[in-house]
Amino acid sequence: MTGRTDGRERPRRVEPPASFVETANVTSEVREAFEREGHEAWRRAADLLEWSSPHETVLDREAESLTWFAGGQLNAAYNCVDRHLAERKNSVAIRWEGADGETRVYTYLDLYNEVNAAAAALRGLGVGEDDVVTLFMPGIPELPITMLACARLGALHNVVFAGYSADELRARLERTGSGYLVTCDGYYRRGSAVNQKNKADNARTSVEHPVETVVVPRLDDPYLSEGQHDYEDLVDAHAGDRVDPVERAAEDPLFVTYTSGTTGEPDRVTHTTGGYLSHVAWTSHAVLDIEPRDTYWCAADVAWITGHSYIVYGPLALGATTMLYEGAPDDPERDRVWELVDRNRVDVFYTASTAVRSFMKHGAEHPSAHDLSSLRLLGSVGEPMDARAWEWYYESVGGEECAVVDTWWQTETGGILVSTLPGVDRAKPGSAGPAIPGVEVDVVDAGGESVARGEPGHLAVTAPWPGMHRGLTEAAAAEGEDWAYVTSDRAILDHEGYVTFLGREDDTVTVGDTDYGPATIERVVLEVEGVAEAAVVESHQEGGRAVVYVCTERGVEGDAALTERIDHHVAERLGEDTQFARIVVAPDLPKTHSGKIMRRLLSAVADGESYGDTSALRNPEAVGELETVSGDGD
Ligand code: 6R9
Repeated sequence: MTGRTDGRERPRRVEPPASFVETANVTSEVREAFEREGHEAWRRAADLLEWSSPHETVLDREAESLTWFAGGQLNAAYNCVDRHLAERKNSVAIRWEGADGETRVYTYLDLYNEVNAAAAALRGLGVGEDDVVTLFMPGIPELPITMLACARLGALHNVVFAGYSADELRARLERTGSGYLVTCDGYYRRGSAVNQKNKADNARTSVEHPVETVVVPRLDDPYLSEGQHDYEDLVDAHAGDRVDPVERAAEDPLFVTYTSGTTGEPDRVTHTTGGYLSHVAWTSHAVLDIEPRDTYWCAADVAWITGHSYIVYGPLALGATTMLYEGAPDDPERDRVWELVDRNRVDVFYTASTAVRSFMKHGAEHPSAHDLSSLRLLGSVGEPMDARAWEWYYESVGGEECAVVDTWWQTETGGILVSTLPGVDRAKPGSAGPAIPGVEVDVVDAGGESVARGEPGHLAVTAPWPGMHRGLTEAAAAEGEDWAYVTSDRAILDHEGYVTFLGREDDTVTVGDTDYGPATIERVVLEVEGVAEAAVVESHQEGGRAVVYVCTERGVEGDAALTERIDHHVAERLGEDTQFARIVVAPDLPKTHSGKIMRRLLSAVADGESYGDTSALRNPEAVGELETVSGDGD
C-alpha cells in the first residue's frame, strides 16, 4: 500500500479524481470569492435557501450578540419540503430502510402531506411557537417527519438518542421544560424487538410537569397508557390538513440538542433557523457535493448532530434524496451497508471514521462483493481518521475514483468547518484538511497564543460562521473583533494550513514526560499491519501508564506476536520510553451513538472500576466482551 506516512517522509497527496472535478459543485473560484469578500461571501449560503424576507446584513457585529442574516425571515420546513414541490414533487425525498427489511419511500409530495398532517396533529395538542417537543425514536421516517413538523410550527425539537435510559430522557425533558413527547412503542435491533415505551413512560411519570405523549406504533401489538395518543390515529385525523409555515427570524431557534458528552456532562446547544440552515445547506453543497438528483446516504444516528445536519436539514434543503436506515451496519450480514449502497445506487456516502475502521476490520471482500460504482464521494466524521483507514476507504470502497473528505466539526459548530473542498483541494490522508472557505482556524497554547506551525495545541476558530450555536454567538460578542472559539480538540496546523487532529483534551494520555492526544498514539498503533481499531487510555492502577485496546483485521491473530509488533513499532516511532502497561486485544470497542470510542469506559475497565450505565452506547454488548478479554490478560 502506498501513502503510509511515518512522519519522516513527505506525506502522500491525492489529487481529486478528474471525473469528480468535472462536475464538482464548487471550484477554486469559491475560495477566491471568500478571500476577496470576507464574511459577506457567506451570502452564497443564504442564497441556497428561500427567504420570505431577505436579510439586511450578512453578519452584524454591532448587535448585542453576533447576528447572522439579520432581518431575514424563513421557515426551515418550507425550505426542506414545500419549495421543492414545483419541480420535484414526484422525486424521492426520503428512502427508508427498516431494520426488519421493510422499506418505505416518500416523495416530496408525500413528505409535504405527512409533515402537514403531523404539524396539524401537534398543533391540535397545543404545540405552539418556541415550545420544546422531545422526540425519542430510532431512525424511522416519523422522526424526520416530526422534526420538520416542529420546524413548520416554529416549535423546537429536542431529539434524544433512542438507546438512552429513562433517566437520560427524564433529565432532557426536565432541562428543556418540554411538555410534549413523541416516542414509539418499540423498534427492531439485530433481529429483536426492543421495547421503548416502558422507558418513555418511566421518564414521563418522573418529571414534575405534565408531558403530552404521542406513540408511533412500530411493533405489531401497540398499546397505549391512559391519556396517550396513537400517532397514526392522530395523523389520520388530520390527513389533508394544511398548516401555514410559521415565519421565523433568522436568529430564532430551530432546535435544541446536547453535546456528545463522552467525558463530561452534556451541554445544551440551541441552533438558529437562518444561520444554521444556511450553513448546513452550503456545506452539503460545497463539501459533500450533494446535487438534487443524488441519492445520498449519511449512515449516522438522526439523534446525533450529524443526523440533524446531514440526514435531515442539509440534503432536504437541497432537494436531494436522503436515505434513512434503522438498523445496524453489519446486521444481518457484514455486507449490509454495501448491499444498501449497491441496491439504492447511492451517489454520496457519509459515515463515522470509527465505522470505516470497523468495515476495514470485517474485510475488503464485503465491499468488493457489490457494485459500488454509483459512488462519487465518501465522507468521514466524528473522530480523527488515520492514513490507513483513509487509504482503505479510498481504495476498497471508492475504487480510487471517489473524492474522500474527512470533515471536522462539532455539535456546537452546527456544520462542517474543516475539510478539503473535494473538487479543489488535494487530500493528505491522515489530515482533515484546511478550514473551508470563510472559516479561519489557528492552533493556540493554553494562554491562547498561536503556536508555531507543526506544533500541537488547541484548535481555535478565529472568525464567526453562520452555523455557530446560539450560546456561542452570545459569548463571542463580549470579545469584540478579536474573538476566538477555542475548542477542546488538540491539533497540529501544517505549513499549508491543513489540520491534523490529535483527539480531545480530556482524553490526553501521558507517556513518559509527554502529554499525547490519544490520536497521536492511536495513529501509530494503527500503522501496524493487521490492526483495524485502536484506543489508548490512561490507567490509574498502572500508575498513569497507558493501556491500549486493539481490534484486529479479519484473519489476523491477536497473539503475542501481534502485541510484540505493536510494542516494537511504537518504540521505534515514539521513542523507547513509550511503553504500554498492557495491550488488550478485543473483538469490538464500545462506541457512543455518534460513533465515538468511549475512552472513559475503557479506562474504567482497565482499572477494574465500575463504569455505570451503558445506555449511552450503540454497542453495549462490546463491554461484556471486553471484561472477559481484559480479565484474561491480568
Ligand atoms: C460532528 C461531531 C465533536 C468532536 C470534535 C472532535 C471530534 C469530529 C472529527 C473529529 C477529528 C474529524 N471530531 N469530527 N475529530 N477529525 N473529522 O462529531 O460532533 O458529536 O459534537 O463531536 O468530535 O473531537 O470536537 P460531536
